[in-house]
Amino acid sequence: MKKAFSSFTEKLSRKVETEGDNANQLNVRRETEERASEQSQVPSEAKAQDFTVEQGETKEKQEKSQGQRSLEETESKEIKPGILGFLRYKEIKEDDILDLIEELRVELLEDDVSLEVTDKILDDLRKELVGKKISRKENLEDLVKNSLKKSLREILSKNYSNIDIFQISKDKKPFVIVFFGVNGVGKTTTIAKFAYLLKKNGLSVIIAASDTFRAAAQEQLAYHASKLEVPLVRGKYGGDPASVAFDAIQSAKSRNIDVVLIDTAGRMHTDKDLTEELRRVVRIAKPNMKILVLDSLAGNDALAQAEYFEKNIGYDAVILTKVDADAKGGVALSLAYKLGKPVIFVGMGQDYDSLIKFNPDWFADRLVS
Ligand SMILES: Nc1nc2c(ncn2[C@@H]2O[C@H](COP(=O)(O)OP(=O)(O)O)[C@@H](O)[C@H]2O)c(=O)[nH]1
Ligand SMILES: [Mg+2]
Repeated sequence: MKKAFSSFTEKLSRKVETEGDNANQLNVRRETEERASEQSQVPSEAKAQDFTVEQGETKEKQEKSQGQRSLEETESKEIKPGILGFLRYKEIKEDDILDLIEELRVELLEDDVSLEVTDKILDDLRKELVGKKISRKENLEDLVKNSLKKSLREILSKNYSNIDIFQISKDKKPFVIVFFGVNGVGKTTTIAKFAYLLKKNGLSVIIAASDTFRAAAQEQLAYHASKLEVPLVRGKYGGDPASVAFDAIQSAKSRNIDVVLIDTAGRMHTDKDLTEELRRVVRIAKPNMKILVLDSLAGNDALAQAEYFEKNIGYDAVILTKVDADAKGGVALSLAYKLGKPVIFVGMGQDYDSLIKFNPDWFADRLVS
C-alpha cells in the first residue's frame, strides 16, 4: 500500500511542478499585460516616476520611456517575479487529481482494501487536496501523507477498543478465552505468544489443546507449553475437544490458575460438523472472551471468515496475524472499519514477543511511511 501512496504523491508532484511552472508563466504574462495597460492610461510623467522607483532606470531611459514604450519592451524589462512579488504556487484543482485518484483506487483495491474503505480514503484525500495551494514538492508530500494518515487513523479507530486484557483477566478467576479461526491462520502460535504475554504480566496460565482434529496440533502445543513452562491439558486424537476444555478449566480452578487459553481446530464454513463442535466447546467452556484469529495474508477472504464466525459463533475481538509478512495492509483497514469488533492484537512474526497490542496511530503510520 505504501507503494501506491508514494507513487500517487510522486505523480502529483510532477504534475504540479510542470503545471505550476506554466501557471506561473501565465501569471507573469497576465500581470505584465495588466501593468502595460495601466501605464498606457496614466500620464507619461507619472509613468516615468514609477519606473524610477521600481526599476532604478537611468534618466536617459526614463525619457525614452515617455510615451514610447512598446508592449514588447515592457514585457522584456518587467518580467522580474521577485521584484513584482508574484507568488510561486499552484492551486490544486479537482481536474488535476481525478485521474491520479482513479489510479490510486485500482491500486488500493489490489492491496485488499475493501470498496467502502477505498471510497472513504479517496474522498478524504480529494477534500483535503482540492483548493490547496502548493508551493514546493515537500509541501505536497507532507500534505498527502498527513491527509492519508488522518484518514487511515479514523478508519482504524472506528471499532478500536483500548481494553487492557491483562487487567480484565484479573477480574474473574479463572478467566477463560477460546481462540478460533480457519486452518493455518496462526491460532496455536498466537496462543503460545499470548501465554508468554500473560506470564510477563504476572498472570498464571493453563492451555487446553482442544484441537483434537489434527494429530500434529497436540505436539505443536506441547512444544510451546514446555518452552514457556506453562501447563497443558492434552486431548486424544479424534477425542472430544469440549471435554479437554472442561478438564483445563477444572484444573485451573483446583490449581488457582488465572487464565485458561483454549486452542481449537481450524474450521471452514463447509465444515458443518466442526462448526457444531465449536459451538459445543463454547457452550461447555462458557468463555469470558471469544477471540477470532484472522490472517492478514488471506485478503478479502478474512472479511468473509469474520462474517461467517460472527453469524455462527459470535466473538468479542480479533487478533490479526502475519502482519509482518503482509506488504499490502488492506485487510486490517477493512476489518477495523467493517467488523464492528475491535482488533486487539497483531502478530508481527514467529517469536513469542511478536504479539503487539493493536494501535490505530501506529498502524496508520506504518501503512503510509
Ligand atoms: N510471519 C508470521 N507467521 C506467523 C504469524 N503467526 C503465525 N504464523 C505462522 O503461521 C503458520 C500457521 O500457524 P499455526 O499457529 O499453526 O496456525 P493454526 O492452524 O491456526 O493453529 C505457522 O508457520 C506460524 O509460524 C505471524 O504473526 N507472522
Ligand atoms: Mg493450530
